[in-house]
Amino acid sequence: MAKTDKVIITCAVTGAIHTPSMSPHLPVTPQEIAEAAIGAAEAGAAIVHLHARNPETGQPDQSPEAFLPFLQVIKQRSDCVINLTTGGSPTMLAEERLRPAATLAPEVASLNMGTMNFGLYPMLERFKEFKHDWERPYLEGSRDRIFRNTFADIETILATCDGNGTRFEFECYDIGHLYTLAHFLDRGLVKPPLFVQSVFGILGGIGPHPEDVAHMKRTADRLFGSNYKWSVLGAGRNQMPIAAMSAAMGANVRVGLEDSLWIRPRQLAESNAQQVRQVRGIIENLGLEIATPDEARSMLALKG
Ligand code: KMH
Ligand code: ZN
Repeated sequence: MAKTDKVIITCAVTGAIHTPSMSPHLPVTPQEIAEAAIGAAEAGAAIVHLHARNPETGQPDQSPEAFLPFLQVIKQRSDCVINLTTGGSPTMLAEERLRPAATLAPEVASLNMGTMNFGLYPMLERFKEFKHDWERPYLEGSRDRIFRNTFADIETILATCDGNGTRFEFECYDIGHLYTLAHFLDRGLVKPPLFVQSVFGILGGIGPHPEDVAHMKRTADRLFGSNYKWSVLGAGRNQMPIAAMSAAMGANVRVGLEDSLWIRPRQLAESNAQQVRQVRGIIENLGLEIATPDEARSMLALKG
């Protein structure tokens, strides 16, 4: 049997889905984001996927200046791979979203592979009290909001960031997004090995059923063969079950408070590192090894 690749853990430390009132543990300030990322790396994450927020309100902030203070600290204290979002938040357009990656030239940037509905409003069922004025309308507004990622948007982000040697975490929320990625591969606009991040359980995307996970893998195997590295994330309560089943199928995994606030049913995670430790335990108990940052660099052909 062929030797299995080590497993890359990505930790997405704050994102733009959850809002500060949902958890006291969601990193918001540059100091909190830096500490969370460094803690996640120390716990075993090879890659940290980063968004920035306004330190007072916690609102997503996609200005490059908002990223600089925590990037400096993380780079001083960790050799983890830095992955900057170009997704920003679903309220932002591509020109605004690409600025941090375009100007700061990270090793990896996320790239969302299709326009979609992105339903945050079901969180209003669980979370009722909000400290900041922006939170409720942000969640409520997702009933009638489009997360825009047209072919032209994708090409713009590719052209702008690719010139810096940045490679991509291709966010695929549905089967069609794999076909869009295959289209860009056919045109030579993206290069293998593709780092495909399959996202399960977002309202508007593919669900979290094991059949969905199997179908995503089968389709990616058929379209990309050995030209891709598969990574998986499950949203909310699906996080650890999806990670466990996918790691057993050979996937790399992504955890972090961007994707889920929870460590187990009805219990908030106290930190990103806690989720990394939990998924690392799952991976190691399957008899697999986690990748170091340098091993991830080599597996994904990053510029280093
Ligand atoms: N929020 C995740 C489901 C991005 O930042 O580009 C996907 C994500 C998007 O991380
Ligand atoms: Zn993100």
